[in-house]
Amino acid sequence: MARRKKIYEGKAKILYEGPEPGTLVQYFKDDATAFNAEKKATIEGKGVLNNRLSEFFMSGLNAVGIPTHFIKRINMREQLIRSVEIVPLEVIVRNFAAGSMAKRLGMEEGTPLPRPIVEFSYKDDALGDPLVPEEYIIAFGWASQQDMDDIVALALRVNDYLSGVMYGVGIKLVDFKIEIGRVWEGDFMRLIIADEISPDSCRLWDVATGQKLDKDVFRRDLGNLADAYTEVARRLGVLPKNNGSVTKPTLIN
Ligand code: AIR
Ligand code: ASP
Repeated sequence: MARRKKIYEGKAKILYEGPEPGTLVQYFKDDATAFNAEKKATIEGKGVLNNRLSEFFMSGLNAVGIPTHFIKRINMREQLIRSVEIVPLEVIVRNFAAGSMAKRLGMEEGTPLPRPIVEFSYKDDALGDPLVPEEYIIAFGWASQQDMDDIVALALRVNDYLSGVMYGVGIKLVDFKIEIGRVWEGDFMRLIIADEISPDSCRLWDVATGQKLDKDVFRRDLGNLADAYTEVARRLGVLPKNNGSVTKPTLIN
């Protein structure tokens, strides 16, 4: 039964009309997809975990002065966010070679990079989100040169924040993807972090063992995805510490 107007449905989330103008409700589904939705599954509890984890990261970013779309969590699966105009890019930051970069360049996964590398994919499922150079982005008008300078600066600040937070709980931030949204404040346009930050959008490896605690567990059939995300949440204090034998997420307030 529809409770309110659905604005958009993606692979892992649904956006509904928010209670006030300029807001939306973001609902986290249990669906997991990989390889441009060629591989699909429903993973019980994933939406609840990602709602909590995205809240944790986004509210932390807000608190240190890096603006995000996050306003507040509403319930287990929903959060109130600012409505933005999404820049049609996936902004990827890499600290260690992995995934598509390791494959493209024949690098061993885990090789440290000389500095964090920021790259961009054009958000288009039909094309499989192709990697694009900044020159395409500017020439095709997806973002201006000034926007791109701001986006790179934002992405690197997010990288510093997330790397530190994750390292503090024994997890290496290998790489991640963010999306950027435009909001208008009077005549001024601002770029803020949008979409989600969760183990669906990061590569997270245990510092001591190298164990993968992110969506690669699903992509590469390495075990139980909800267990991996629960471990990340537990370490960050988003879930109680003594839920070792409980497989479903237990919420604390
Ligand atoms: N990512 C990219 N598109 C969707 C997602 N979730 C994330 C991956 C990984 C990083 O971007 O989860 O953390 C780089 O992905 P890849 O496949 O280019 O190596
Ligand atoms: N989320 C994308 C998909 O559904 C890409 C990925 O994470 O592998 O295919």
